[in-house]
Amino acid sequence: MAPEIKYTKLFIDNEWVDSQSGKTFETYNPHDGSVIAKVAEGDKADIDLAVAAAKRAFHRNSEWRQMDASQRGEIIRKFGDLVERDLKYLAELESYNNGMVLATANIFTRGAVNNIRYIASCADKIKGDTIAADGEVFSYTLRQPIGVCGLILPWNVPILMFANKVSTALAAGCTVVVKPAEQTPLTALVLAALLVEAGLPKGVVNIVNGFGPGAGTSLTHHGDVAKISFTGSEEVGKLIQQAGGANNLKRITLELGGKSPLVIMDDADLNIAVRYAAHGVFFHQGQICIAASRLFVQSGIYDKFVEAAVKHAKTIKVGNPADPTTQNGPQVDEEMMNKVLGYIEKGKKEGAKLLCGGNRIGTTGYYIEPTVFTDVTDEMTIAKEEIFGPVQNILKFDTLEEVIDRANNTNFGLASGIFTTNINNALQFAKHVEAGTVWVNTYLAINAQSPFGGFKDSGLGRENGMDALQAYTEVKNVVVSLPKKI
Ligand code: TXE
Repeated sequence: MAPEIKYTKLFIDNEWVDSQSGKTFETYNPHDGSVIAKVAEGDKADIDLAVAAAKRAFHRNSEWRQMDASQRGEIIRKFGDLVERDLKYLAELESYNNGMVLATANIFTRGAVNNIRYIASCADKIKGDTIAADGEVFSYTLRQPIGVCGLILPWNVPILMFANKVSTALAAGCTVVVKPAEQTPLTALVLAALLVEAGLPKGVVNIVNGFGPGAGTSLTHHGDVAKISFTGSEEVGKLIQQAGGANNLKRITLELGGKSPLVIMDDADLNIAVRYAAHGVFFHQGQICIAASRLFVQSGIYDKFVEAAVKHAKTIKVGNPADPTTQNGPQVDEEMMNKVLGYIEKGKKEGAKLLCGGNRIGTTGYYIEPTVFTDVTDEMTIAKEEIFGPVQNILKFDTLEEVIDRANNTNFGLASGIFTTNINNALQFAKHVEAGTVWVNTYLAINAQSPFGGFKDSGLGRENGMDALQAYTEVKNVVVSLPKKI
């Protein structure tokens, strides 16, 4: 049975409201392309109202600003408890609107609970320094919330992104306007209702669904917005950085795409490496920024590895995400499906060897067969651009020195991994690969406590961990004149 749709309006100042224009847009089920609901479509006028509400909630005398940091942490913790209470419903709704299989939706929603709980415990750990300054002064720093933050979400992991960005901003004491992705507008609204239930004062979190040009650009250009945190494409990330300097100088956190190298050395455990490599690129139909989309396999085990990888890919069960036995669901929409199919065509044309998959499945819904290409070379488009689909690209290499250079020969720098039983190989790779995360003998191992983000064009700043929290604060130095040095 389809999950109930409880909320479709905008959420501003703790009220459910229609958009100023009265416009709505349809949201779909990627399994069959059917319309799930009509959702209020926000634009500049709605963003202006939401930012004004967030600004009021950030006033120094507001309930939110007067609240103890520990109490903020308590509200965030309660929010986490409510997400856990409603985990089943949230995961079903996420799966219904995004197409991710139920097991994946459960993993991401459970991850959201963990992240919310971790960050809740950090709210009263934010602190400044006392400084051994020259002269007869007492010099100390305050770490203060930045102000109103615009949080722009992607469609691939909507609940987790909402949880990370919103709870971190709140732990720091900021107020926010959230713009969910137009493909997946529904779960953010349910989370807003849970924040109210957790006791969040009005205006602290506002949600304006809508499109990038319109709601998104109004938020990134707004002069009362102090920071933007964005997860999405590299192309839009660059636009956001420009917009961030247009009216005021916004603080910017960007979490963008990747073309992450996963290196399998001759001495690795073959079976384990095959399983992780497949999980790294096929999980969630390849729609994750850290997908292991360049798989470098050393020449000594290349043939054996390829054989096992193809065998493994053929076992992946693709089907209706609501069926608990399926491992892969559809791509999020027709546009993304066509983008992936286009890359598969390019791979074939440019000479990569297609060993399995390569086709759309059926004619309804946006399903693609798990696909494996071998004999992929560094210049091929499929080795250079982010595909964001279930496409495993296998490249051959001979030495560690060579593969480090090739792994770094990209503008991206999000994640990376190496499978080896030689600690020296692992440490050399970890030191020299240009990526925000390095996994050794594992892959996709993300946790709430560790920083996550990209080198180079994969982003700016970090999410998760204390680094993320600092990015929602400003440092203020206070210098007090003293009659005598202390
Ligand atoms: O991203 P967009 P799309 C990558 C992946 C994917 C590609 C395109 O390769 O195939 O991006 O996906 C909002 N000002 N990732 O088109 O357009 C938009 O409404 C302000 C990687 O979905 O970047 C949505 O809320 N906002 C990724 C959000 O930006 C704008 C996750 C993301 O949309 C805007 C998703 C504008 N001018 C896609 N234009 C990851 N890093 O995990 C759009 N938006």
